[in-house]
Amino acid sequence: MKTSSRVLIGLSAVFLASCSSGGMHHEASSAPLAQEVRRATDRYQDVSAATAAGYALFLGCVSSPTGGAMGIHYVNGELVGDGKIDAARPEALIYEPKGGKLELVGVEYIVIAAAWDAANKTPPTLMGQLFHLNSAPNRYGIPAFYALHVWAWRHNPQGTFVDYNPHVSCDGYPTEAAR
Ligand SMILES: [Cu+2]
Repeated sequence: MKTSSRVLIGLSAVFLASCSSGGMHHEASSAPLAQEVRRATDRYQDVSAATAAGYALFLGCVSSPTGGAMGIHYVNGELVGDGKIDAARPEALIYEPKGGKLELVGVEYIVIAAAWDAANKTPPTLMGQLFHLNSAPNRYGIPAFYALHVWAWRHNPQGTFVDYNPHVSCDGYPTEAAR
């Protein structure tokens, strides 16, 4: 293969990676944590790989009361319960239901606040990004928890680490298969 066509293929791969979502010509976030998330979760593009690795569907599709959505969380209960945060092992993988399929759009790091606070003096951060506290009771029915979303696979015009993404929708849920 000629070098020029290799370069072309490489370039189109980059283009597809940054533009495949919603047909928007937005760059995927270049924040270091977003890059780390892409490295760590590329293998979970297909949700069956996530379920094989211990992630399971948690409740329903989550929309914001004011606009945008999170999507569907596949949560690893073991990671949520370990009281720790590891950039390479997010507690939740987030998918958008679209056209009868699930598309990986981001992750959420989650740690139960009581477990974290028992071992740490300050709230959690990951590569400089501060988690925020979700108090209890909450609509997820879980104890107070610290969380950080990372929109590594779907551009969020409001910010890579914002809870809700206006470019994610729950309209496609449940998928045909789940009905
Ligand atoms: Cu979430």
